[in-house]
Amino acid sequence: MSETQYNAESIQVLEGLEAVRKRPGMYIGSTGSRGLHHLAYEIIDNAIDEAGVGFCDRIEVTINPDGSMTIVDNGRGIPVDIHSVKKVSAVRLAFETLHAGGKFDGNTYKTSGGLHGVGASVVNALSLYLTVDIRRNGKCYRVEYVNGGQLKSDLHIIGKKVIGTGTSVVFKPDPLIFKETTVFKYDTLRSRLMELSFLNNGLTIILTDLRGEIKSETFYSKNGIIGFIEHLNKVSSVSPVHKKPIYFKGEKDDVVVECAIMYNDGEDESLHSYVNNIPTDEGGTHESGFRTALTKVFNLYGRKNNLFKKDENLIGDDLKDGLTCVLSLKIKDPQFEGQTKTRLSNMEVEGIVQSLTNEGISQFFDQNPSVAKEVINRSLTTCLQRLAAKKAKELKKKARDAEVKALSGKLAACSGKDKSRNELFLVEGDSAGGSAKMGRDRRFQAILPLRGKVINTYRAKMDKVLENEEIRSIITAVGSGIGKEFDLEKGNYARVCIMTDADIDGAHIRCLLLTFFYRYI
Ligand code: TSJ
Repeated sequence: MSETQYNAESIQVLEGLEAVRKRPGMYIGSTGSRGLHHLAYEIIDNAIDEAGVGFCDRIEVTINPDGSMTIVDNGRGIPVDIHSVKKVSAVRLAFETLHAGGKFDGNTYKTSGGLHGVGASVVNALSLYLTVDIRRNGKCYRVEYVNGGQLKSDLHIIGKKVIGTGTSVVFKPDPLIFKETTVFKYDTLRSRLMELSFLNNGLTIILTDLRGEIKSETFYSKNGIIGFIEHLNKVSSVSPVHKKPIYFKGEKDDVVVECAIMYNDGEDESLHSYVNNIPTDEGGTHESGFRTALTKVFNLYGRKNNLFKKDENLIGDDLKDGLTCVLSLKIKDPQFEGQTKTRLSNMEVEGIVQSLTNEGISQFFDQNPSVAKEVINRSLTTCLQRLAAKKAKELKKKARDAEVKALSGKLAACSGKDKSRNELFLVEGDSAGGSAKMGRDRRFQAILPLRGKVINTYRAKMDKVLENEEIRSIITAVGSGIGKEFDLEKGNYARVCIMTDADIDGAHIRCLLLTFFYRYI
């Protein structure tokens, strides 16, 4: 290999990584704290992928005293053989070449989406230093970079007669890029690593912080996402309505679906969906397929096993109350859309998830009829509450309609719609009411004749007052509501005029009306 060839190639590589340093936001979203943590996730994702294909069951993440990070796995070790065309080792290609999917908005490489999967080279480009150690073939290899991916030492052997295999990466984010902060947050890493341990059954992840007082935690879930559900249960204030979580796992057309469900007595829904370990906060086709199937199975099973009292039909909303669910998908070519690129848009996924959920839950219900009964009863309670609320609303509307209709027989409304001008005349007796109707200006004067005496509202209880038909007519006609619900804006008139006969009875009625307005309006 001639010296010139080698240099030409390394210049080309540097040009590629230079693009990342020029526009880091394009590759990692931001250069703030979020972007900083993306570097860690990017490296960790590679180890998770090795675990995903079954070659690794342990990942160590360590924040070092100098603020750098070390990530170690016990996988096969990144291949070190020389690429036949490029004449450079596979590990160097991984850390020096921008992947096609390295663009923030471009198509994704490997099974990731959003900002993930931009490649280890992006981390290299944005690091003050980065060292890769590979244990493989009984040897330990090392390659080192400084100042955003400049080769410090090419791949060389640093150990022989080495036991075991694995990859280790140390990197320190470049403060020239991350001007805001280069400090990794323990709690941010902790929650993501815990999540990853739940999503990857049998994988042990150890997080250690060597800055200041040493902290270390091990995350491991023997039951995968069932452990996730149990964890969510533990940190919540509500009680589960069944002991055993609903669980199923299935595969169809290269789509793997895993799901765990638990119902509690609370009203909130907490659905956590993931595609290739990436949270899909905005939902998508997998969530809609899941919901459709869940509703269908609940109705089908409930009806077949006589769990419904009448012919109730559960709708999607009935199944949301008290639902805790983790839905995890592994798919080949995920497409993400939405404001934060966290909505799955692969159309084919909807039907696949629907049919796998259908099968999975039906089978679970057949094998666990007591759980089926408990969760369907839970949703049935929500359904009956919904129906009762709907009925109450209908009754209320019906009563209001009847009132307005009854009033329309008595009230001579005005034709003008200008509320600031309209006047309502409360007139004593039908005959005086008739005269008033003839004498009025119908454009803005409305007449409500009152029959007999209204109730004395000075001391009467509210329910008694509201039983009085004349009072109800006045309330409906005025339209502003009464008591606490009084709202001047809702009133239909600018003025209410009391027009009674000039005798003792008239004075009494006038007094009763004024008392009512004083007390209620
Ligand atoms: F550990 C780590 F997180 F720092 C890290 C691990 C970082 C990076 C960038 C990569 C890895 C990594 C890669 N762990 N394991 C692997 N595995 C491979 O790259 C690998 C190993 C063997 C074979 C093979 O076909 O024999 C293929 C691949 C891709």
